[in-house]
Amino acid sequence: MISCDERFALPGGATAIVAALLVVLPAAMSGCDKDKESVENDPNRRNGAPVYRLQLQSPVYTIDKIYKSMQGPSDIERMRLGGDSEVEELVWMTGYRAEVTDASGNEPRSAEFMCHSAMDTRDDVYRAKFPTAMRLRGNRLFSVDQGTLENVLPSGFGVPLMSSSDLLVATQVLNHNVEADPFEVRQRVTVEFVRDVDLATPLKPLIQHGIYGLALVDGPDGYMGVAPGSADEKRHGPGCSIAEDVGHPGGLVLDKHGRRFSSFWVVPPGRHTYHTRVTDHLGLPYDTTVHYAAAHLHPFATSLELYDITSSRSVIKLTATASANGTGLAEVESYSSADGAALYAGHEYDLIAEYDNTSRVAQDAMATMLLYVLVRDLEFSKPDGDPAKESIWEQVDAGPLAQKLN
Ligand SMILES: [Cu+2]
Repeated sequence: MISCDERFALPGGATAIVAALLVVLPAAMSGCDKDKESVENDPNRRNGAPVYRLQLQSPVYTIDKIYKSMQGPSDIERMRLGGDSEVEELVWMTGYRAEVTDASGNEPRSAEFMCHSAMDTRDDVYRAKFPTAMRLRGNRLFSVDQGTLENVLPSGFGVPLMSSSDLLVATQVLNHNVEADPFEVRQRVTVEFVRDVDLATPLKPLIQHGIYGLALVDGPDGYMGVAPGSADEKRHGPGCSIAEDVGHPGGLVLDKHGRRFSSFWVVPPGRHTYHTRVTDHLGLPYDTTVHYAAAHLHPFATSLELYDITSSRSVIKLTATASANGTGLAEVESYSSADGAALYAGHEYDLIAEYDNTSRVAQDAMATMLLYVLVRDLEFSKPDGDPAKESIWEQVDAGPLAQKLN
């Protein structure tokens, strides 16, 4: 979904924003006499700081027929971690998850109806607050889907954010299998973060710097960004294979040499491997490390791999498992590591998606890898004032805060 959404511009005004319920759940304090290991494993603490959780519910969606990936009911809600508060506070986002529920929001429903849930902010506004040469990709902070219902960053790491930042949460549902009377579902989205003021030492900053797979629709060869005739397979990898575009608006990508690529393409029956040279898209300003990665894939995908062509080395390979019943993905691996996997600014990279279409008809494909890379050049000043005295969230210790967003 991310590549379709890469071209999804944040609206300048609040258009199509549906009222949503925002609930602040204060995390329980852990006892100070706990041993170190249990404190590190406590989901309510991060590096010694209490974890705060904000929940948002999508509108209620009616499923009345089969909806393939990216075709079901969807909406976008606007939110701020700090709500209407004028106080700007530095927080570190550490996790994001989404669940499918019934219309009441209380009873869980099958994850097979999950298409995706994604949280975006404006890259240019973000950069003004957190200047770095490493760009936030596609305005995207987090994204989960049917096979990956949560993004949880490794301990010690976080995505810095100002509590006043405008955030957009896009949710979409689908239905590959169930032909029944119309029924209702919705999504419950949870964002986890810690307050900088609660941390004895700051977290290490990560930024979402993802990449996506492409198939060549037409053009001289499949090497995105390389002048026709000058590609060298040894250096640039195999290049993109030819495939038909699904026809989703915004799914087409052009390069400066007149090639047309699709980020949402048709997979005929059988096994297929799709290579994409992602060196330019990755556009690393310096050597760094990846500490968390997740894949967005469609049904019949079997794996997604980031491969370092220059050093003939697999950087990260995530495997997808098909649902036992019907069409869908039961699980897609994610990668999480405090040590991280190395990325080099001068190297060439290939993104390799494998699909095994075991159905008898053509299916659709996407192949996006979210990459959370270490920001090594971040310099920013913390907001003025004393957030410890003017906390936005402490007021909710007595109970959940319900707040209407417009
Ligand atoms: Cu998709």
